[in-house]
Amino acid sequence: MAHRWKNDLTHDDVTPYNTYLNRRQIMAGMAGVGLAAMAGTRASAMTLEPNSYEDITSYNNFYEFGTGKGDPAKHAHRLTTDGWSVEIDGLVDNPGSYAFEDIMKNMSVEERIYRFRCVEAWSMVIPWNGFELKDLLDMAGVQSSAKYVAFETLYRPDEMVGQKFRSLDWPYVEGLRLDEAMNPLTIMATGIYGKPIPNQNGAPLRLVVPWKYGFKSIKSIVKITLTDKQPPTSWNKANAREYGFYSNVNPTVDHPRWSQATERPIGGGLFAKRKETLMFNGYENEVAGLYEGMDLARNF
Ligand SMILES: Nc1nc2c(c(=O)[nH]1)N[C@H]1C(S)=C(S)[C@@H](COP(=O)(O)O)O[C@H]1N2
Ligand SMILES: [Mo]
Repeated sequence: MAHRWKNDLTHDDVTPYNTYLNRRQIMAGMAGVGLAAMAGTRASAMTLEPNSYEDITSYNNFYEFGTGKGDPAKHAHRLTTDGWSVEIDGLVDNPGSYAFEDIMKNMSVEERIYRFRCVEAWSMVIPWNGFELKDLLDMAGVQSSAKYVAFETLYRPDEMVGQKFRSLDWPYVEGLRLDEAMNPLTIMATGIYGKPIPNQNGAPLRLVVPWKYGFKSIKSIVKITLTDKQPPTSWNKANAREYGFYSNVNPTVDHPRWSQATERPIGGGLFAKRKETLMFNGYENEVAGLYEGMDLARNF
């Protein structure tokens, strides 16, 4: 399948999992002086370097397993993902139940390193493996009357222990405008660091929309519906004043309870410093055109 998308990080910025492990072992044995020297020589690359596998899989938001950042890693092992399928319906030519294995046979999976920015003002850099959502939607045959894509997470309280509480209105739902969904940056992630995506990160497949706040990236998807109406979204339903439909990363529009101008990189340890948040999370060149003429303070 043709690649419509170009990574903005060079291969030198990518740390393969094994190299990463080796380097951690080396760094753990190094004195502070060596560490500082290393940070100095690769200063720019360091800031875009992927977070550790441990950080990415232990500091999570996945309310189906609890509201604490450590809850998903603790409880998500109870989720069974075999026999997974995704129902695709609504305004499509080929509605039906798509088995996860069949989807994977038809998609070209590649690695993409994306900045990730949570609405709570923390951030990570994550090496995803995934395919473009557009390719899946093309498979389903989107009809010309479709304007939005609605997504739904699994509802299975026996395995998703957080669903026994009304922390959100289950199942978790999200939505994108069709042009956002078709953008080549928008992917369905199926892996991290070249391994199948861990349950706490949204196994077996979850959305990733890198220019939007993290909550748009809905996990463990079981249903995709093409529609002509703007779909409801979980966080907007929970608090419409604080969470809008668009949720584009925007340092100039504050959350009602905190500033969005800066972010706290996870895992920086000793060198952790707040960073300036970039418009559209740094993907402005790619996506600003989608919102031309829109007031982004009103359409937040
Ligand atoms: N189904 C579902 N998807 C979800 C969430 C959730 O609670 N349930 N949390 C969202 C939020 S708020 C964030 S920040 C990201 C976190 O993704 P990560 O844990 O892989 O970093 O997942 C998003 N997707
Ligand atoms: Mo989030």
